[in-house]
Amino acid sequence: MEGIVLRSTGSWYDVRTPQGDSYKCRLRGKLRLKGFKTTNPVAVGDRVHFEIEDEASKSGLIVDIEARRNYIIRQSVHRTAHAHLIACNIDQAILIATLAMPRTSFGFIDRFLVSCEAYDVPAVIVFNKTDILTDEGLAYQAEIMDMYTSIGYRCLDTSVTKHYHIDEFRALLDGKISLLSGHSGVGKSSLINAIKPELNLKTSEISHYSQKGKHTTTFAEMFELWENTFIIDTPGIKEMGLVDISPQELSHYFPEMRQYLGECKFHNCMHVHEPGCAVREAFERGEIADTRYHSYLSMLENHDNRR
Ligand SMILES: Nc1nc2c(ncn2[C@@H]2O[C@H](COP(=O)(O)OP(=O)(O)OP(=O)(O)O)[C@@H](O)[C@H]2O)c(=O)[nH]1
Ligand SMILES: [Mg+2]
Ligand SMILES: [Zn+2]
Repeated sequence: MEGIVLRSTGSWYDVRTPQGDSYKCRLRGKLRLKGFKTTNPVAVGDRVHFEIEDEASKSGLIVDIEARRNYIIRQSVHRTAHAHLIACNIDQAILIATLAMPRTSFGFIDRFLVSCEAYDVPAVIVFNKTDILTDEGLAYQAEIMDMYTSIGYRCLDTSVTKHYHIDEFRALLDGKISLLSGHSGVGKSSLINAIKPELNLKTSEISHYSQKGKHTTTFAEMFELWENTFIIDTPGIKEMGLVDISPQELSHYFPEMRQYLGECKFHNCMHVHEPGCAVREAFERGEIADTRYHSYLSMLENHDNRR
């Protein structure tokens, strides 16, 4: 039998067949993944082969995992040896960001985008909760969206409360497998409910005191929205750990820097304060946004601190 993993809760996996049947599967003990070390060998989105153990109780045993087209891993921020596989075989990763309640920082957005570049997964940014912004806040958000759009990232502003741009959000998902990510409380589950109320996903108000979410969603789960269209809801994340990106390759994951990379005076330029650095010059001319260049420097620095 073949199927796709919709949910993984520790030792059990919910696998759905192309015919629409669901089986609760365990993993055959011998099954090990070649190549990389993760705390979980199988994740949401994995295509697996399984044997039916008991048809009456719809239980099965996963015997093989198909090669992954791509995957998103969360590296522990503390840089332990373990990485957690969040999802596999996805068409796009959508970052749900909010300028307030809770606030998503540029650093967080940029780390997310760099990770997506490294995994070769197209990234989209959705700015939710536009209803709580002042006119000033909206103008600021429009500037940020323009900046990200100009470097090639699709952006959308939404409000679940005001049902604003929900149809556009639906169109963004059509025909794809999309992963939703972002801080706790930004409205990931609420957005999914807005386009498919029957799912009735659990949501909860953010804490008044800390202005942070309460980690309502506790494990990643994939839902079929309509034919050929799937969405993965995930638990809120605090930090986006960067996986195995060397300082030398970091600039390649900033699309707006790529065009300058061959023009630096030194071929091993890190674009910090080397003379004749084309990236730094572009930044000084205003062709690279301040926030983006600062995110770049901060990622470089964090990398050094971890050694
Ligand atoms: N004002 C406003 N509130 C919203 C909007 N979208 C969601 N919320 C509220 O934000 C709170 C958090 O929403 P959730 O959908 O639970 O957030 P989440 O991203 O799924 O959070 P975790 O599951 O903890 O990661 C809820 O009280 C929602 O009603 C919006 O567009 N505007
Ligand atoms: Mg949620
Ligand atoms: Zn340079």
